[in-house]
Amino acid sequence: MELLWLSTVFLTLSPALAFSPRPGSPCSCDELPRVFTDFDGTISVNNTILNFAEAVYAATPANKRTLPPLASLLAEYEANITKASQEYGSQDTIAQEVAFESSTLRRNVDVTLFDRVAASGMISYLNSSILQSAAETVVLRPDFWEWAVAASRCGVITVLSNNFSTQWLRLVLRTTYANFLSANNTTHHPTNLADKIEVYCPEILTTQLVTPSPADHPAPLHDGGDKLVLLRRLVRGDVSRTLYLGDSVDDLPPLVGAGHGVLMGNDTGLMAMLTKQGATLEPLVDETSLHAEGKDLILTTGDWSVLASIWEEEEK
Ligand SMILES: *[C@@H]1O[C@H](CO)[C@@H](O)[C@H](O)[C@H]1NC(C)=O
Ligand SMILES: *[C@@H]1O[C@H](CO)[C@@H](O)[C@H](O)[C@H]1NC(C)=O
Ligand SMILES: *[C@@H]1O[C@H](CO)[C@@H](O)[C@H](O)[C@H]1NC(C)=O
Ligand SMILES: *[C@@H]1O[C@H](CO)[C@@H](O)[C@H](O)[C@H]1NC(C)=O
Ligand SMILES: *[C@@H]1O[C@H](CO)[C@@H](O)[C@H](O)[C@H]1NC(C)=O
Ligand SMILES: CC(=O)N[C@H]1CO[C@H](CO)[C@@H](O)[C@@H]1O
Ligand SMILES: CC(=O)N[C@H]1CO[C@H](CO)[C@@H](O)[C@@H]1O
Repeated sequence: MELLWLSTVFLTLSPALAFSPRPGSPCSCDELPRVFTDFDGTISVNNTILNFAEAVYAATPANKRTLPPLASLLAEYEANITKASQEYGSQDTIAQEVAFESSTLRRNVDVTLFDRVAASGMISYLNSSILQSAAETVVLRPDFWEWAVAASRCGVITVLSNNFSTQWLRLVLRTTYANFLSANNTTHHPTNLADKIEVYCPEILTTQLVTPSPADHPAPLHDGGDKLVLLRRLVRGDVSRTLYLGDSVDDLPPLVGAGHGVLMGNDTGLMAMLTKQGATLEPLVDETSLHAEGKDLILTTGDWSVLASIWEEEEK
C-alpha cells in the first residue's frame, strides 16, 4: 500500500528529481548537498497546522462544528501519540526511536486525525480570503528567505511536510516571500522563488483555493518514515549528498537517514533526549560541518543564518 502510493508519486513527479545547478551559475555549488526540509517549526516558527486549524474553526458556523474544540482535539491527538509510544515499547536508543517514528502505530495516529478532520466537513467552509488572512499570521524563522535566495542558485529546494495541505504551504511561501521582497532591496532577487520550492505534503482541501504551482506535489506523508522513503526515491537511493532539516522528534528518520541532518531551533529538551539515546549533536558552524561524518551525527542550529552564510559564501 505504502509502496504503491510512493511509486505513483515517484513516477508522476520525476521531472523534479534531477539535481541540476542552474546553467551558467556563478557559484560552485558542487560542494553543497541537496536540501530537503520540513516546514512546520523548521522553515516557520509556527506549527502552521495550528494557524490553518484556527482558520478552519473560525470559518465554520458554530452549529456546523462537528469536531470538538481545537484545544480538546489536539489534547486527544497528543494522548494518542503517547498511547502509541507506550504500546510500541522502549525507545532508549536512536535506532528504537527511529523505528517508532516510522512505525504503523505512530503513522496511524496522524492518519486517524487527518481522516477525522476530512470527514468532519469543516474544511469546506474555508475560502481564499480566510486562508490568505491566516497566511499573514505565520512567522518564519530568521533568514529563511535570505538562505533560499542563495540556495535556489545551487539547485532545487524540496519541502517534505506532514502538514495537512500543500495549497496552504504554497500560500504561506508566497505570502512570506512577497513580504520579504517588499521589506528588502531586492533588485536581483528572483520574483518567482516561492513557486520554485518543491512541496510534498498531504492535501486535505478538495477544492482549489490557491493558484496551483507546478511545484505542488500532494503526497500522503504522515510520519517521518514516509519522508525518508520519499527522500530516498527522489535521489534514486543515493543519499550521500543530501541534507535534511527538521525541528522535532517526528523528523528523526530523515534526520539520521539523509546524508546529513540538521536539527533546527535549539530545542534543548529534545537535544538532551537525543544525546541520551546516543546521538552526537554538534553545532553547525560553517561549510566544513556539512562534511563531518559519524553514525547518528546530527548538526544543530537556531535559525537559517549560518546556512544562509554558507550558501552565500559558496556563490562568491
Ligand atoms: C505564530 O508565531 C508567533 C510568533 O511566535 C506567535 O505570536 C503566534 O501566536 C503564532 N501563531 C499560532 C497560530 O500559533
Ligand atoms: C484518538 O484515537 C482514537 C482511537 O483510534 C480515535 O477514535 C480518535 O479519533 C483519535 N483522536 C484524534 C484527535 O485523532
Ligand atoms: C469567506 O468567508 C468569510 C467568513 O465565512 C466571509 O465573510 C467572506 O465573505 C468569504 N469570502 C469570499 C470571497 O467568499
Ligand atoms: C540595491 O541593490 C542594487 C543592486 O545590487 C544596488 O545597486 C543599490 O545600491 C541598492 N540600493 C540600496 C538602497 O541599498
Ligand atoms: C542556537 O545555538 C547556537 C549554538 O549554541 C547559538 O550560537 C545560537 O545563538 C542559538 N540560537 C538561538 C536562536 O538560540
Ligand atoms: C497535525 C499534524 O500532523 N501536524 C504536523 C504538521 O507538521 C509538523 C512538522 O512536520 C508536525 O510536527 C505536526 O505534527
Ligand atoms: C538582506 C535583508 O535586508 N534582509 C531583511 C529583509 O527584510 C526582513 C524583514 O521582513 C529583515 O528581517 C531582513 O533582515
